[in-house]
Amino acid sequence: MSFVDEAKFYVKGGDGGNGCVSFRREKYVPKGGPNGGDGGRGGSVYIRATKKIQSLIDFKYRSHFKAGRGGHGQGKDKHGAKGSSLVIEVPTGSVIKDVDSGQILVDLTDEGQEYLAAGGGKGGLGNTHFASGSNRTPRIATDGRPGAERWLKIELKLIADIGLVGLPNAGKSSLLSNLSAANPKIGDYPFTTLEPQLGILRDKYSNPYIIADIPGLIEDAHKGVGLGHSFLKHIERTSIILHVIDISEDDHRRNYLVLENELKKYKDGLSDRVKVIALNKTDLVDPDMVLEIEAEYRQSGIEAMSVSAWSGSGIADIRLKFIEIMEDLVQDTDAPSDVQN
Ligand SMILES: Nc1nc2c(ncn2[C@@H]2O[C@H](COP(=O)(O)OP(=O)(O)OP(=O)(O)O)[C@@H](O)[C@H]2O)c(=O)[nH]1
Ligand SMILES: [Mg+2]
Repeated sequence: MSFVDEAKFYVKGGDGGNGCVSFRREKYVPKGGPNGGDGGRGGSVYIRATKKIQSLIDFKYRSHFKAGRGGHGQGKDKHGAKGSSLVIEVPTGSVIKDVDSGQILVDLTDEGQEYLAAGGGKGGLGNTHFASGSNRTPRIATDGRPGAERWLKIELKLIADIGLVGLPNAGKSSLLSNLSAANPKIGDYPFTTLEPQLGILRDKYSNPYIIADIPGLIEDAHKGVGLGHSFLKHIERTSIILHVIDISEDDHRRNYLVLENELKKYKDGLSDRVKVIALNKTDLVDPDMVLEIEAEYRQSGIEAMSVSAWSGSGIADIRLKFIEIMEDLVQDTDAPSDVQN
């Protein structure tokens, strides 16, 4: 499932430097000609797409971006220095809009793609440009032009990283509310969740991972039973699937198989995604039994973690597990491009 993260920011190109009025001073030459240099052009602000950045979090800390102004011209035909340009790196996939008109200015789909967000102002002309036959000592120079400025809006479509699936009442929404700041509806009846819900889990660097909670699935959901299985499209592209099981239910082992079968029926690939099983509601089960159940799953090579969305036990471990998996995945996707470079 995707949702849009957005931020507003201000860009300003550097002002151009002013042209200079100056005359040559030479011994024995009473009236030297003009030698005022031109002002330098202001620097520009560019926006560049990069895969190194995945979120708009940087815009929380900085919303004003100004390029350097051009230097003023000086005597002896010295031109002002160019202002330094500025490049704002944003995640590939960002869309830049003009705040006032709402119009899309650019869709930064490609790695390294650049957009001129605010051009620098032209430098002013020094007085050498104004000399003529009738005016050999021009006292005119022009000022630099101001750099362009505007407010922009950046939007980034995010795809959920972690998808929660399970039978109705398993505790998916309860887990979402524990793992993120989201506040989904929780109820002791099936099909409390009718629409996908999103939450953001943050690691210690504030990197966001998006969790999607979807309505419960029941046996034969693929045939349209219950709410059907079309909600699975929202988690089709997540990196991790968290399968939530209520282990206080007598037939939790069967429930596990029922749900896995529904995942497979939706799409073969879904059942072999990185999967973590949350054995939920441990507070309702004898602790020795919890260990036994956990061991059973692990023996079959399944990553099973005991939690209680009610008491909060095991939540910290599950959060760490997600972050560990996500970091590994990011490193894996980074590796090939490092080799190419
Ligand atoms: N005792 C106990 N109750 C829990 C736990 N987790 C969830 N519950 C309860 O189980 C019920 C269902 O929780 P939800 O989070 O709404 O379950 P869900 O999987 O989102 O359900 P649907 O949206 O209907 O698919 C609620 O009454 C919760 O309070 C737990 O760890 N322990
Ligand atoms: Mg729910």
